[in-house]
Amino acid sequence: MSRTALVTGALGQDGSFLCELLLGKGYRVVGWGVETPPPALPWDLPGADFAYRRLDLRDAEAVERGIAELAPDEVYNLAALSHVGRSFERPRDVLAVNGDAVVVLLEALRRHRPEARFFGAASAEVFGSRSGSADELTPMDPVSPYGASKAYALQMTRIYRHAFGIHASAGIFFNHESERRPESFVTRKITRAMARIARGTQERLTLGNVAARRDWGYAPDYVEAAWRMLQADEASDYVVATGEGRRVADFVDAAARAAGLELSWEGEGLDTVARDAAGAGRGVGDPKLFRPIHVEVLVGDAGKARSALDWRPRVGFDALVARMVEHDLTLESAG
Ligand code: GDR
Repeated sequence: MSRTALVTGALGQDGSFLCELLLGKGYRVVGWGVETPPPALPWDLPGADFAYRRLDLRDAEAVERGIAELAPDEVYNLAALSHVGRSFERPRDVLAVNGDAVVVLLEALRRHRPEARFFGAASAEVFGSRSGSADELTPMDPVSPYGASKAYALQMTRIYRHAFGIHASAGIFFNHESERRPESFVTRKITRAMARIARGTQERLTLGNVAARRDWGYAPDYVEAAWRMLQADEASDYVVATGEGRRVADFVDAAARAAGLELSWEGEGLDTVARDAAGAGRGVGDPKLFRPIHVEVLVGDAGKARSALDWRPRVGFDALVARMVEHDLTLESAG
């Protein structure tokens, strides 16, 4: 009998990669989400057993009924309002979806399906700014409504594990990107812009804090870590990260090079400009893109995932940037 997995946020970047991974392993997969599904799903797996249902996790009754009816073996909660900057504008919605809805799901499992295994996507944002790299024992100190909502969900996941014996794990995911990232996140915004600038269809890229340092990995590697967590005998929390920190400006430089451009930087903060070889300003600061509180550095230590789950990131920084730029150059050429 094939196992049944429930994936919330199934049509998002991580949800879609995870559905693909699970379908490839022969699971029956049910995806929940709030989007209207596109006519063609991103995977092409003949005979894959996938069903999608529109369901808002804030509807506690629907979640409870859904869990009782489906009786999943594994539940992966990837649904979230995931934009850190925007979370300052709608903190209550962010707490409802990223925090309270996690408790709704855990409570539904406790009542109707306590033998199911649960994965919750936590975030590096639970830590706030760190000077060194963060691991599972690093104290939480979030500085955005998004980070606070993820800290609450992470702690509730631990409480359901210890108080009720649910096999509930959390992946403390550092930034993870791909060709499926929307342009509201800085990496995809940069790779699409560099592809357009290289093809002459965009003049310049506007940016917020380019000095921020992040630990960028490839999203399919991260959902594989989630799957490994649910195959382990014991539930736990794991940092999932590459361990390498790069500045947003480094990402811009790498993407520019991959698109055949060479940039040089002048100024600082809002006055930062990245110029091409002809002196044209291709990257410029925009005050609207700066956040009320900044997390300057986030780098993770995934030693525990390496030793306990035998997990390693397969795609490093340069390969990630090259892959995204190549994809976006192809999109531009296709018009
Ligand atoms: P982040 O990702 O907030 O780290 O959260 P994002 O790509 O939005 O920002 C990364 C860094 O780039 C700076 N920045 C900009 N960001 C955006 N979005 N747009 C810009 O124009 C821009 N210019 C500079 C930001 O200030 C920030 O420092 C991501 C999300 O996927 C979360 O859901 C996830 O939990 C964390 O990563 C780990």
